[in-house]
Amino acid sequence: MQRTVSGDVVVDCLLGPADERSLADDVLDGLTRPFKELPPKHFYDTRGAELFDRICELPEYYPTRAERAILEAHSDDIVARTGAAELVELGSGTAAKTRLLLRAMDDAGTLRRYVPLDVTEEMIRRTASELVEEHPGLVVHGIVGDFERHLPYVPAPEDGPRVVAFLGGTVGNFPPGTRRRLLRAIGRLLRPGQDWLLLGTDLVKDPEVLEAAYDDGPGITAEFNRNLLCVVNRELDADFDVGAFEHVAFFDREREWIEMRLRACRRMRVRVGALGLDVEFAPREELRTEISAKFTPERLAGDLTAAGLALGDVLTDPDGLFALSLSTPRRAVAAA
Ligand code: SAH
Ligand code: AVI
Repeated sequence: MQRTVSGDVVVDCLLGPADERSLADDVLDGLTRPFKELPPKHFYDTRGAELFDRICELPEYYPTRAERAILEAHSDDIVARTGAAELVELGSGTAAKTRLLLRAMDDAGTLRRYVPLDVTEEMIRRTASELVEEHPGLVVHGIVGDFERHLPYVPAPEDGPRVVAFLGGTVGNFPPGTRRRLLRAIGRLLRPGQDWLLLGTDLVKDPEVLEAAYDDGPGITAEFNRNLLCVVNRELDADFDVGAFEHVAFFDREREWIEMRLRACRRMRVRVGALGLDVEFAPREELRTEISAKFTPERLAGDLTAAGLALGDVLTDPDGLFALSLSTPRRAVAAA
């Protein structure tokens, strides 16, 4: 781990050469399967993060607006209910919506420390320096890491209640078993009777609305999806013909999740130089790049219960598109 300290900002960097390995392992495993697949965490290089920001501004992509509306209406209540002194945020990105919570904590006089964790170092550093400017006295302890592996590096809680925020519906980017294991690991950051999980989940709705959100008119989501191949080309010396892959997004009505795929327009052989690997694509063969699970109240309660958490308040936007929930550990969570 590499630590840098500057004034009220501490940044721990847990990603290094071993993490190029993590992409290499995922590519080796995912592209040699009968049904090809890559995990979505590799979307977020600098360009991917910029494209995600543009997605959030699209009229079709309602989750960001809906979650923001909930935070605008309820941040004060959330702070009053939890007494939050410390905010830990997983997959913090630009922390755009988080600022509403930090402002409410500051107004309530409870704000002490913000701990953002994200794979994108640039965003952690930029956000940290902006926030200490905006909130004199705030300590930001950023972690450049992978929340699937690095939760044990989140610093021990200080005095006062901790809220762990997992916003944007990112928890839906994991299949059910992994999602529950991740929630259980998050639960270990929480002290029973004191700390809270604030979880953003997108809700099941009209498939047309859902599919439009992941297949927008200007094609920004398509560009975001194809950018994954640019990441593999750059990081692993691969030769994907990126333009020869078509963006596919559909709502799987049985599993109630959006699936994003990339479809090969023709037969292709792709060389992944760093792995000495050749990958064959048949014409129209698809590579799954993301799932984005949508929630019912039952799915939300089931996942949280399975993770050892008790669901408390559930807040929604006026159109009932998105939910923000508060939950607490039911008991000391045993090691998985
Ligand atoms: N929370 C923000 C950003 C959501 S986009 C919002 O609600 O708008 C998802 C974010 O999670 C990105 O910033 C991405 O870099 C980060 N991310 C994805 N997988 C991750 C992982 N395994 N570990 C840490 N961060 C991850
Ligand atoms: C980060 N995550 C919650 C987004 C989602 O909606 O699943 C990522 C995304 N993929 C396409 N558009 C946005």
